Amino acid sequence: MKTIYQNATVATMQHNADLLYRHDIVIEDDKIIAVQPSRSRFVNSAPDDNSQSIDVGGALITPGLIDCHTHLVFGGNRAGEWEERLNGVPYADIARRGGGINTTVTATRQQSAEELYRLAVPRLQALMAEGVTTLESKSGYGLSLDDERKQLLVAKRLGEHFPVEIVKTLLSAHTLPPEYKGHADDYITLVCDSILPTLHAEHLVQAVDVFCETVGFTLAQSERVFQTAQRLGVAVKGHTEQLSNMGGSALVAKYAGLSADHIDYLDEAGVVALKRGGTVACLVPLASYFLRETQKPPIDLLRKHGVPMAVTTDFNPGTAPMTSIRLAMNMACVLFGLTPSEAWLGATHHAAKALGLEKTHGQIKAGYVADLLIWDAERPVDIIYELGHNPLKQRIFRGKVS
Ligand code: DI6
Ligand code: FE
Repeated sequence: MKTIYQNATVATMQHNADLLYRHDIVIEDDKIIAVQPSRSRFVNSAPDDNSQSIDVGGALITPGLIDCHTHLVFGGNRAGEWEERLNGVPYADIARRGGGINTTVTATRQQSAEELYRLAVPRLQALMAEGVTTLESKSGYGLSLDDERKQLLVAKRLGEHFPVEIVKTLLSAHTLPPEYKGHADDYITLVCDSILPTLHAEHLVQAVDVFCETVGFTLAQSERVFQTAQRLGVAVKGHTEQLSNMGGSALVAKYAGLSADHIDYLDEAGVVALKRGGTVACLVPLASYFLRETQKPPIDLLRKHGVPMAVTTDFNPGTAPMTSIRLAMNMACVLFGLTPSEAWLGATHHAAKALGLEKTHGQIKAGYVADLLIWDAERPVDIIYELGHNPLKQRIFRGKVS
């Protein structure tokens, strides 16, 4: 079945957010097969029995948005702790009583897969309503074989039930679970010998992530996880240089990692390492905002060295409880100084690269998946400039309106 969206203004996102006016996008089944000037004499434009043509009247069409870093599946929430902090309770007090990230670990362990699914649905629907067609969902709040599996199975089920592609990433090295207190190396052994190989064999792991940080895991511990991933043929990613400059991004790049995320404290040597590793710099403006972080990622250096920049929500209950990729794109511009064109590439083409999907996702191009958004807007910048209402007219996932 062929569908031709005629007379569109197309933001292909191949190199920038420039527009092609009066173009047709030809879709066959779930793929784009051509992008061509309207009424061109090339093949595919003549309607036949097995094709339908839809004149979109000049409407703007972009690729589906890609949110390349989320912690979508977790139990409970941390609104109460946020309120306490704003009422003046020091974070150290909250952490001392086992709060913070471990609050979410406890809640995630206690809740059934059914309950975790129920909690994740409205978050997913919010992202989809803004035009997200692919997203990553990390584990990292289970921290045991069974609880990490539970999180990833929920992500898998969400991807099977909704018109969206969900990439599953294992983030078992997120924080130390309470039962391993004082025994971080032993926990990493559990990750490398049991959790990662087992869940990989169960086809639940498309990438592996680590929180390489003073409050997370050391470089040596992170590298043990990456070595195991490499042996299994699993791509790596990192939460790196979020709070300090430890060299985690360069470690990710050493393993030709997909992305180094956060990178607020990254220096020029780290930027050069990313370039060499072909690793995407993934920017997380919502976490910077929510934490009132004043250290900014080195945008000028990333530009200077030609490192592709992705933009993500990092949706999570502790540092970025916001399911809005448009807000993240807006804040990447306002807080970090990205151009709107860079923000758009960051949530399409470069986000696809951060998931290892750049040959099939994130652009409007022959051979790519037919994940398209039709907007009530003239230019991509309009969509991230004015927030609060939703200018998305139609969401097309794998060639089907959804
Ligand atoms: N970096 C963060 O800021 C979050 N995880 C991470 O690796 C925190 C997640 C949380 O607080 O639940
Ligand atoms: Fe994160």
